[in-house]
Amino acid sequence: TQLPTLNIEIENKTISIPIRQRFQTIMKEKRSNLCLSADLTNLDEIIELSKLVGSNICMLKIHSDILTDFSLDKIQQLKDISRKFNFLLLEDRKFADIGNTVKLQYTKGLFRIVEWADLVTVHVLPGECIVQGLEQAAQSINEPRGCLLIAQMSSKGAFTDNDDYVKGVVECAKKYSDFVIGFISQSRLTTTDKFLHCTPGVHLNNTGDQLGQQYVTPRQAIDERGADILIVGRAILDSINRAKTAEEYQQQGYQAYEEIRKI
Ligand code: S5P
Repeated sequence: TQLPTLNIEIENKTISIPIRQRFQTIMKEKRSNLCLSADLTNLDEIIELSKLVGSNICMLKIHSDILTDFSLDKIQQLKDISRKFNFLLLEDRKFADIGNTVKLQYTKGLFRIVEWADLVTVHVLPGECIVQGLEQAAQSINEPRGCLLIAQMSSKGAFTDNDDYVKGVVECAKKYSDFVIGFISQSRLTTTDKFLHCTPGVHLNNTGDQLGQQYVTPRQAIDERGADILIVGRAILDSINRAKTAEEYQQQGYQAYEEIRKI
């Protein structure tokens, strides 16, 4: 099945860009492999923050279910900003149910995620039916949609630390590679550049938090953990100057990415 693509008008000619290609173009054009994890509970604040750091990031990740002021109007504003500053919106929903249920969770309820999130995160615990359900639901929307499979987690003692499980996730990605554009991972899982490896647990000053999070530096994430994209939350959010810190992570991250991946 062919997924819908984003139609962009350029000099009166309409071209279609699949989401994987769009992501790679954004990274190159903006010289950024930084995804800001905007784990704030107020969408108005996220909207303001996204304007402040919009030019430094290739993706903004949110958890819509922690927002106290979610509305479809406000999320549309965030979507407009993402188009203006040219970054993708990732809803870190971590879907983990049977195909039929995730289809409903993706399209219905308060959040109607499929209408605004370019990408979503997905656990493959239920088997490949979860990806089938989401991919089917995405076809109701006339814009490109994709997902990142959670292959490995950054938290201490994660049960994803199991070779057979990770192999299964990679097989699933290969089978549904129109819709699956990459992984949430802690190591390089494939030799091809087809799948983007997105790595959380990145901080320059801390090694962890009180609840099992484990951090490495941007360079370590790319060199030792095989990251293409760095997912950075509190290192930026808790800093005194968020804009300046985001710029630092962008610069350090992209420099290491160019050197190590030789792009
Ligand atoms: O393995 C994971 C997967 C994810 S998506 N470990 C993670 O930390 N995350 C998410 O990345 C987590 O839900 C949070 O939103 C972000 C990391 O935030 P930080 O403040 O620790 O950088």
